[in-house]
Amino acid sequence: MFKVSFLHTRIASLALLLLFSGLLAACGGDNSTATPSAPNPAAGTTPTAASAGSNSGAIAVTLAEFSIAPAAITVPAGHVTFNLTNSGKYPHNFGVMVNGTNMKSPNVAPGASATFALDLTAGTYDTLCDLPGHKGKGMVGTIVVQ
Ligand SMILES: [Cu+2]
Repeated sequence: MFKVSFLHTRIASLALLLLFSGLLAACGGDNSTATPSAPNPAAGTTPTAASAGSNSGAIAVTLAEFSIAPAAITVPAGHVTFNLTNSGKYPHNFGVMVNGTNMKSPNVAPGASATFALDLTAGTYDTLCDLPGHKGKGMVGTIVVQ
């Protein structure tokens, strides 16, 4: 009989201990639920610091899944400004392959716009979105600079 009651008190104190630690955990959990605010996805769409060229020659380019429109662009040589609009559901960017280097815009968030400019000499250049898989799905084009 002594053994049984001893066991019972042990179980009782153990249960009390568990209950107490459970209460402590519950209390501790209350003040740690503040989640850090997510970064603003639109913050990355500010235009690059390109010199302000004349807007009259700006080329409007629409990015979407999965296309660059217009796919074929013809512009005079010099400072070329692209007004990018992302009409898709995913971020996209616009790059121009210049001597093997992808001169690209920042990623443009869905629904956002950005201005991207670079200097181009006469020639034919490939354009693309270099986000993974997008080029292969059709985000390619060409620029003929005259
Ligand atoms: Cu893309």
